[in-house]
Amino acid sequence: MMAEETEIRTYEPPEEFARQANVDDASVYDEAEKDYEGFWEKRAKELHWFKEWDQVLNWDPPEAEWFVGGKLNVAYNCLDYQVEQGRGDKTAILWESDEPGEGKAYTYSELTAEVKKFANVLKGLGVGKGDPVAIYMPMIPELPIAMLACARIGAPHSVVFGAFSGDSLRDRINDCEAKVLVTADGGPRGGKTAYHKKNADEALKDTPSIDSVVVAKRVGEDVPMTEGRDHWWEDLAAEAEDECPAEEMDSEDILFILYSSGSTGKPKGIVHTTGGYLTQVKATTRWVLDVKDDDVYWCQADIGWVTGHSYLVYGPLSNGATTVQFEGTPSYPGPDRHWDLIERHGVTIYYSAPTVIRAFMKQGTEPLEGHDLSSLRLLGTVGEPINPRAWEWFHNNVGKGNCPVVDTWWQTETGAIMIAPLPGLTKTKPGSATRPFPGISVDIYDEEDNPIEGAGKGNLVITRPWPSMLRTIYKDPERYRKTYWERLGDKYFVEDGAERDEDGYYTITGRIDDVMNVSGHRIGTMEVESALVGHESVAEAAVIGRNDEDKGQAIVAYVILEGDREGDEELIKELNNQVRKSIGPHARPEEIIFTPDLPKTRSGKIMRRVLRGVAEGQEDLGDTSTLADPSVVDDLKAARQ
Ligand code: 6R9
Repeated sequence: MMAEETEIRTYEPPEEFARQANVDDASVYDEAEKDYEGFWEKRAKELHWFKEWDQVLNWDPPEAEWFVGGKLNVAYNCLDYQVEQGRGDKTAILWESDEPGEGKAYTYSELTAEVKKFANVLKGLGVGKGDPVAIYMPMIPELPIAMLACARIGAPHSVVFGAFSGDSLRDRINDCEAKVLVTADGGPRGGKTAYHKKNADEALKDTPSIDSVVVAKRVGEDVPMTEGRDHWWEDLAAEAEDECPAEEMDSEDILFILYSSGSTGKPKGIVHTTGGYLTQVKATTRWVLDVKDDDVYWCQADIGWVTGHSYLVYGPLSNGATTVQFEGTPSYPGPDRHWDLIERHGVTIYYSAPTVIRAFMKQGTEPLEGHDLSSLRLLGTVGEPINPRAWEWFHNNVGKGNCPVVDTWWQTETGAIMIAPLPGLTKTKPGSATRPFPGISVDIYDEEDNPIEGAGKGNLVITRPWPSMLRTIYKDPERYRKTYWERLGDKYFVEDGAERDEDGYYTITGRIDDVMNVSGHRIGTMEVESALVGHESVAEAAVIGRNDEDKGQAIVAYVILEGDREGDEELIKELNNQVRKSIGPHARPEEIIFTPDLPKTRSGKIMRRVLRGVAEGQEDLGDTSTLADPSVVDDLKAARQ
C-alpha cells in the first residue's frame, strides 16, 4: 500500500477548523498517559448516571469491568437526558429514503415517545431485562427505535445486517436464543426491493426460541403472517402505553451482542456492556468526529455493522446531535446521490468508507460538479485501510482541501474508535490512522511477541484495557480467552498488521488472519468454504481474498469437485447461489476456480499465500518447497487460464 507514493504529504489542521475544534489542547495526550483511568473517569462523568461507580476499573485479565457499581441507561442518555437539556425540538434522526427528497425527521421528543411505546410493545411480548431480542431490518427509523427500546428495558439487542440470508439469521438467533424477532416486510435500496420478512420466514422454520415476530411496514405488499406469532408493528404500537421508565442498568449489564466473522468456526457473538461502551463512544464522537450541537452529522454505514451501532445511533444521539440515516446506496438514482444529500441537508460531517471513496474516484469528479458541498467541515473514513491516493482524492475533491480527514481504526471488538487523529490537533498523513486516542495504548510486536522499538512493522497489540472493549463472546468465554488473550496474556492481540513511523504514527496494513475485508465487510474464509462444501458436487474448497482495486479484497474460491460433475457456467451459478443462500449476496465469490488439487504442506495445511499469489497473477510465488506436491502450482495456474 505504501509503495503507491514515495513521498507522503502531511496536512496540518486548517486554522479555521482548529479554532473551533472540540479539543484543541495537546496536553490531553500527556494527561491521559499519566493516568488513563482518571482520563476515562472524566469522560464517564459526561454521561448521565443514576448512580456513580465505586471503582473505575477492575482488570483481571482477560476480564474487565469499568465503572464498577455505576447505574445508567443508554436510551435515557440518548433521549430523556437530551430533552432535559433543551433539545426536545431538535432533530434527532433525519431519515432520507431511497428516493431523493423523501423521508422523515424525528425530534428528540418524538423519538423518545416512539421508543417508549415500542419498549412497552416488547414488554407486552414478554421481553424483560437480560432477554436478547433479534433485529433484522432495512435502514428504516424503526431499526434505531427498536434498538433504543431494547436499551431502555435492558434487553440486549442482536442486530443482524439486513442483507444476511435466512440461514445466517437463523444461526444468529439460535446462538443467542432470542424470544422476539423484530423485522420489516422489506425495504427499497438502490431502486430494488429486498424482502426481509420472506428471508426471516426461512430462518423461522428452525428457531425454536422465537415466540413472537414484530413486522414493521415499509413496502406495503402482502406478506404471510403466522397467526399468534407474527404481529404488525403499527398494530402493537397503537395499543401500547405511552410511558415507560428507563431501567436502571448496571454499568456491566449487556447492551448488545453483534456477530462478527473470525478466522475459524461460526461467527462470534461480540458482547458489549453499558457504561464503558457509552463512555468511549460518546467521547470519541465528540473528540474525533468533532460533533457539536449545530452539526448535521452523517455516518453512511449500515446500522447492521458496528460502525452504525456506535456512530450512527449511540455516539451522535448521546451527544444530542442530528444524525442522518440513509436508506439507499451511493449510486441511486445517480452517481451524485451522496453529494445531493449532503447539499440538500447541509451535512457538516461526513463519515464514509474507503470502498465508497474508491468507487467515487473511479467516476471522476463530474458527479460532484454542480453540488454545493460548502457545508462540510470534517470527513472521516473507517472499515479498511485507505490508500493515500483515495485519501487525497477525498480531501481535495469532497473536502475542497478545507476539511480534515480522520482515518479511524477500530473493530467490532473494540466497540469504539481506537486510533485516529484529533482533527483540531493532529497533523494527518494520507493512509495513516495516526495516533492512538488519548487513554488508549497500542504497540507493535514482532513474530516472537516482543515489542518493537521505534519505527517498524509487525502485529498490532492493545496493551491496556479500554472502556468499550468487548467483554466476552456470548456464552463462550473460553473462545474469548483463546482468540484474543491466549497469545499475550494481559494484552489484546488484534490480528491486524501495522507499521509505525518515526513520528509514532500507525498505518494499519490489514488482517493477518483468515478474515477477508470485502468492501469493508468482514467475512471469514471458513464461512464461505463451508457454504461451498455444502453443495453436493463440492469435495473441498479453499477461499482467499485477492487484492482488488474497488473492493479492497475480492473473494476467490478454489473448488475441487466430487465425482464427474463438470465445472461449467451452470455450476458456477449454483455455487454462487449456495453462498448467497447460506451467508448473503455480499459474500458471493468474484471468481470460482475449479482445480483437481490444492497446495498443501506435508502436515496438510492449505498454503493460502500460494492461492493468493495465483489469483493475483503473481509470477513469483515465493518458497513453495514445503508443499507436499509442488506440481500443484502449475495445475492451479493452468486452471485459472
Ligand atoms: C469498525 C470496523 C474491523 C477490521 C479491522 C481492520 C479493518 C477498520 C480500519 C481498518 C485500516 C482503518 N479496519 N478500520 N483497517 N484502517 N481505518 O470496521 O469493524 O467490521 O469489525 O472490522 O477492519 O482490519 O481489524 P469490523
